[in-house]
Parts: sequence; C-alpha cells; structure tokens
Amino acid sequence: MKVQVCIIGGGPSGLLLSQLLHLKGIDTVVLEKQSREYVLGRIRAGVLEHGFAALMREAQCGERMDREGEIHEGFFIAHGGGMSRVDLHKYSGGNSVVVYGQTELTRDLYEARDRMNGKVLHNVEGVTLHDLKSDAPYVTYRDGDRIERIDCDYVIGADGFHGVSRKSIPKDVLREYERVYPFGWLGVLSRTRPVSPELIYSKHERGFALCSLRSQVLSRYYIQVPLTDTVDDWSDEAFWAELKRRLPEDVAGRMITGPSIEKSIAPLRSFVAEPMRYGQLFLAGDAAHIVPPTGARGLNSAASDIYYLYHAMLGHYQNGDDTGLEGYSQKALARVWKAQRFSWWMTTMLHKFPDNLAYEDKLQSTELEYLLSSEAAMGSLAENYVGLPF
Ligand code: RFL
Ligand code: PHB
Repeated sequence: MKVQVCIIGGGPSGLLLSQLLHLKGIDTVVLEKQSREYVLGRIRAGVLEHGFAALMREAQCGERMDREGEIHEGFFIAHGGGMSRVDLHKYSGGNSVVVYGQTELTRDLYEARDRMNGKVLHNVEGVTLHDLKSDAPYVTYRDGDRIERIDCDYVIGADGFHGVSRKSIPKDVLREYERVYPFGWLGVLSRTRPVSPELIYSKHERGFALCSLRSQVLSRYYIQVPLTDTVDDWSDEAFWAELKRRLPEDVAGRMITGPSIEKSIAPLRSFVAEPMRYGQLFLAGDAAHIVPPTGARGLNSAASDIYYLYHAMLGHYQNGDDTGLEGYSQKALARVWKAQRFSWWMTTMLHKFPDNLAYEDKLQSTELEYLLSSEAAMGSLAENYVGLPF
C-alpha cells in the first residue's frame, strides 16, 4: 500500500488527524493495535476545551457533540467543608468547556471515517517503523503470517504512551522528562444522576476527590488512592463511602449512588519527550506527553498537536511550504509545557501528598486560599482550564 500519511494509533489523536487530512484530499491510513470495541471501552477524558470542540466541527464530527455535550461555564472547588465556584466564563473573557466523553468523541470519529471510506485497520500486530530519516519511510505490520508494507511520505506516531513510535527514535536523540506521583485515581462510572450539574474538585485531608459527569444520567467520580491499591480492594460500597467522606456534608447528603458500570485505577504521571519530530516521524498526543488528569489537559494537549500538524501538512501538500513541519516540534512543545505546568500546579494544589512536611501542607492551603481570593489568580486558572490559544 502507498499513502501520503501513515498514522499509527486509532485513538482520538490519530482519528482526528486522519479525518481532517481526508477532508483536504490528503490520503491516510490508520493502524490500530486493538479492536474498535476495545478502544471504545476505555473510559477516559470528559472535558473538552473550546478549541478542541471547534476542531471537531471542522472535521465534520461536531454534530452529536453539539447536541449531547454540555457547555460548562464554571466548576467548584470544595475545601474545608465548603465550596467555592470558579466562574470560567467570567474570568476567561466569555469562554467555556464542553463536557462530552472521549468514548463518544472517538465513536463519532470512527463513524465519520467509515462514512468517508477512510482506511482504519484494527488488530494490527508488530507495527515497525523504517527509514524514518530518509524521504521514503515505510511501516510494516503483521497480518496473520504475512508482513504488510505501507510506503508513505510521513509517519504520525499517535499511538499513546505505550506505543511503538516514540521508542523508534534513537535514545541519544530523545530526551525524556518525567515525574511520577505517589498516588493514583480510582474512577467509577455509574448510571446515576450526577451530584452536581458542574464538576466538583475536592481538596480533603483524606485525599483528593472529583465529581464529574458524562450526562445528566451518567456520573463519573474519582478518588485519590495509594499506588499499592487495586480495583479489587474497592467494593462499590467502600468507594461511595470514601467519596462521601471527602465532600462537603450537604453534597455527600444528596449523592445518589448505584452499581459501578466501570471501575479502574490510573496512576498519575507527568511526562514529555523531546523533540516531537525525528526525520519523517511526527509524534502527537499521549505518544509524546502525559499529564496527570487534574487539569483535564491530556486530550486537549493532543488536540493542539493535531491542529499544528494538520496545518503543517496542509502547508506542505497545498503550498509546498515546509515551515510548519520544520517548526512543529518547537511550536507543539511550547504549548505542551504550558499544559504540563498547569496540570502539575492543579495536582500539587489539590492532592494529599503523604510525605509532605507540615510546612509544605501550609503552603498548599495558602496557595488555594490565595487563588480563591485573587481575581488575577482566578483569571490565570480560567484561561488555562478553558485552553490557551493554539
Ligand atoms: P490514546 O487514546 O492512548 O490512543 C492511542 C492508540 O494507539 C494504539 N496503539 C497502537 N496502535 C498500533 N500499534 C501500536 N504499537 C500501538 N500502541 C498503541 C492504542 O491501542 C490506542 O488506541 O492516545 P491519544 O489518541 O493521543 O489520546 C490521548 C487521550 O486518550 C488522553 O490524553 C486523555 O484520555 C487524558 N485524559 C483527559 N484528557 C483531557 O483532556 N480531559 C480530561 O478530562 C481527561 N481525563 C484522561 C482523563 C485520562 C485518564 N486516564 C485513564 C489516563 C481521565 C483519565 C482517568
Ligand atoms: C472526567 O470526567 O473523566 C474528568 C473530568 C475532569 C478532569 C479529569 C477527568 O480534570
């Protein structure tokens, strides 16, 4: 097979780029290791910044998101038994976020690719990248006993944190920056009415908690847990009891509980790989960077990579102008690091750090008090949460 752009990974990053390029007549193929059902079974992000929503519309995939997604103009921070509202709309100059699940968004992207006869291959094994430094790179994968080969102009590594693309860059070229946090998030999805129409981020002595949602009949809740915990350690009853303990009394009192329909633990990690380009390979999304979910930035950082790559590819194929491709890594990383900073800051401010000095705990509480008392600090939080400009 010969295509212009070979995309590794059929998560939101890979599918969105494939869809955008297809609409401009640029030929792509997406190679995905898992089945479609598996990809759609992963419960992940829920909050989309407005720039991402605009990109979904540009990809002709925004219809259901606009119909079923919820516009959120603020969220709450619970602390010391009370709650403060962060008015995103007011402090970001009229912006908001869209609450729409990554699962639904990925489903919309797959359906759009199907409608346009896009090439998305599932269950591919042994994906290997070749000759990335030449102007004739190619990708091979196993299909049963056969080795298939795809020749292309460019390879996009959109295969997530555990993918093969980043690992194809020589170790002496790649620089990795990482911070692993000493806790994870236990998440529960439940077919219950959300306790609050807007998200609640809770800072509590027992650990962080988050009340999120997918719709007015589907709730998504998280609690901070030690890395040593497993899902089996947490019955539904134990989860609900602990969640309630970490929320203000009135919120806990109106919490509707029910059976979990998904329960998983995600470790928290900050990670950036530089550069995001090696020869004809371009990394995008979780393949190049990970944030702890506290700032709701992960998927949104992937979206800005895709935005830059999409425009860089258009420059190349439509105008013979490679400045976008040349500048991709630097431009993408500048925004990636801002999302890293924001996610680290939110995580540090709201979680319980078991090894903190009493002094550090005091500073942490002061950080939150300062935030809630300062219009300038609120403005900074809001502009980052709704998404910095691409
Ligand atoms: P993905 O979604 O991991 O997709 C990569 C795809 O590549 C496939 N793959 C391969 N394919 C072929 N060959 C190989 N060798 C391959 N290896 C892997 C994988 O099967 C997969 O399908 O990366 P992508 O597309 O870059 O998307 C990134 C987002 O998924 C991620 O950043 C977000 O989910 C992070 N995140 C959140 N982001 C937000 O912006 N807002 C949120 O509210 C938010 N909440 C979250 C989150 C992530 C979470 N977890 C579980 C990590 C909440 C949680 C709990
Ligand atoms: C979610 O709904 O999964 C979610 C929302 C906000 C976050 C993280 C996760 O900051």
